[in-house]
Amino acid sequence: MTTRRDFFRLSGAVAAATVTPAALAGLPEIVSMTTPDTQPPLVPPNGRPYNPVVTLNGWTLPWRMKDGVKEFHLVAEPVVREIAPGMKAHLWGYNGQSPGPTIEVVEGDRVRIFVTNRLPEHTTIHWHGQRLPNGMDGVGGLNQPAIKPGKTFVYEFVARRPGTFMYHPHADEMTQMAMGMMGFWVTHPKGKHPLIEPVDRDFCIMLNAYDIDPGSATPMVNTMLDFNLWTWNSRAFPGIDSLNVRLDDRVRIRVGNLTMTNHPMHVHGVEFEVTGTDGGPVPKSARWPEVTTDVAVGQMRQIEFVASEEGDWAFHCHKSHHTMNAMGHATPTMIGVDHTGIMNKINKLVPDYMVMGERGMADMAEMEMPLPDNTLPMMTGQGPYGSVEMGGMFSMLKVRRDQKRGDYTDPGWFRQPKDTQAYEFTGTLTDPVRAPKSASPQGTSRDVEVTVRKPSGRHDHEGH
Ligand SMILES: [Cu+2]
Repeated sequence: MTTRRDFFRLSGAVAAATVTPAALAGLPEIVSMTTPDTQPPLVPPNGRPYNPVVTLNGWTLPWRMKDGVKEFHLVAEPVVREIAPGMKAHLWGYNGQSPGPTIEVVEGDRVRIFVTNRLPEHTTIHWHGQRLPNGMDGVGGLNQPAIKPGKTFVYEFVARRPGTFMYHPHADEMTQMAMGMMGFWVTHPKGKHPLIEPVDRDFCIMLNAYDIDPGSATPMVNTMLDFNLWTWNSRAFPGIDSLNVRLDDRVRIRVGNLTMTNHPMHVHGVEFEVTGTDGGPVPKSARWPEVTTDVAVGQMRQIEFVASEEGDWAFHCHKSHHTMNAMGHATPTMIGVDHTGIMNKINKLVPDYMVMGERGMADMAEMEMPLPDNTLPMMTGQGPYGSVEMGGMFSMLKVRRDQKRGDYTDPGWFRQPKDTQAYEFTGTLTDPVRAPKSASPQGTSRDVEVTVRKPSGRHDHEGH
């Protein structure tokens, strides 16, 4: 793993390894990330100070200061991204990863971004949400000619307003975004801002989605709705790092959505407020408490709360299909269907066949079914008490009293204090009290016979 400090030291070597010095002489060196591990915050080495963000399973792009201008170098290129341990995807991204590195600047900074195209087709970059000159907006054909393969374009503007932004291509957009080309941009306020509070922890999560058939590695770019991998920063649970904070930290989470559908983001254990959108900070009079906020396509939402309860709190998209990994959507619901004997008959024809879903799908999380190469179990993730039965857009907010200031490392599982955890009731269960039978208005009572298959295997025949 490359640490942030190594990174600065090594970046010259990395650049030399990836590009001939002569070709890009005079440009900021190309820094490339080789790991999907969450990198520590990049404390600004120059320019106005700010509290840097942490991009989950991502990183912030270093810059060079040249005559008072912050210069960045983005390289659009094919990348191999580990979606979670056990699965790698062949994506397109920037500087070695998808999503691309987060760009962090300060309100009022003059910014120059060199964009080198190493894709097999042309591209551009659109700076989603920014105030900038029209010619810097990055819509291919409309504001500029597209950047041909092998060419480098320069974008330059002043980061005029503070907030959370995104960047993505505006050229063959359907393909390039389905392949993973996107990134975060954060403009920090210069000095005190009446609507932007300082926070202790500041996280960035880009919502993205892929359609990658089990056993393959390249997304199907024509898919519009039926994606099978729902990811944060191109990672699926259990590949998504937890958000590790100290008790009573003020926490900000910036969420951008570049998928094809909306995602209701839900945090357990605390109430939050939406303090900003792509349009800027929300006036205080327009904020209200929430535990779930919907992030629509192309939107950004910035949520904030004080982490005042210790524990491991689930944080996820509330669409239950989005906390699953690749699965067959056409599977019929088999809950309550008697499979007795069927298994053996089918196994004679299909040895690996598995009867699924008679009692619900929870068994799927624990089953040891052989998977095709390069895919993920649909519900997985071992917690301290068994399988978490999640996938996709799921992680945890880990709040700890002894987490050190600025320490983003995973503290491990929370040990609930004695007598504060749900427990099994071992007394006797009494029969339910039922309403007495009464005659129907017509004076006759029509009984309907149904058979209810209960998990115990008992068949209850009951008249109603
Ligand atoms: Cu979702």
